[in-house]
Amino acid sequence: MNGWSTLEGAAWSDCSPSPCSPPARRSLSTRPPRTPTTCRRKEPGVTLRTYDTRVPLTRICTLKPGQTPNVGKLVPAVDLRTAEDFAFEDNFVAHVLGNLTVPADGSYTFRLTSDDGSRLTIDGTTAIDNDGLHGVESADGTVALTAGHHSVFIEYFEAGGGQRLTLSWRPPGAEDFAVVPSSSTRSRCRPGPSPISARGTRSSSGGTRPARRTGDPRWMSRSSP
Ligand SMILES: [Ca+2]
Ligand SMILES: [Ca+2]
Repeated sequence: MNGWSTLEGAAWSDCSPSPCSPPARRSLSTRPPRTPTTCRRKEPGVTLRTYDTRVPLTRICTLKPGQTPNVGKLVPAVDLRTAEDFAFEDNFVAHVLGNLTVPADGSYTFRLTSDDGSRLTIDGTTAIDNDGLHGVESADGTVALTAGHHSVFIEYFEAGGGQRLTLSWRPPGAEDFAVVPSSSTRSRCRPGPSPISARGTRSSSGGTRPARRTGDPRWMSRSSP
């Protein structure tokens, strides 16, 4: 497997119930973290980084800069459905980083399916906002892309119950959505500490607002993939 992992680390959010929850340190292995040597070059696929925040989030929050992910690995595509896929069951944050290569100029429609909340950013601009505490929901966004490489960043959080994060697209001329294949992506991982601080500038206020469990349309699926 081309993936790599770091099994120790700490992560906490600035939108936890308390002003600053204690860091959730993991000791999943007695061995030192493995050096992600495969990330010295870009690999097909994307980088998944999971942060064990251990707080009941109800929306995407901003991690404190410089946090090392509890687990980092290369995945062939963003189609993650089990606790094993993410390495944690509940109450965690995950980030996906990669580069997307498109063959031609055109309008590309993306579909971000998640349980719970997620947000897709392409070239630094939000393309899909599917945030919030909810079951499996899909949200679409169309982006005009030029031929070549584009940065992709997905923020995701899982509170409880099922977990799901899938990125699909419908390129120009395609009739239906399909999971973005590894042949169209390249990882942006690199050795050493997480470069998460580069992405830690979004607003995070009110990250634990109460979620309405009755009559709240966010709890209702917009589609059933
Ligand atoms: Ca779960
Ligand atoms: Ca969930």
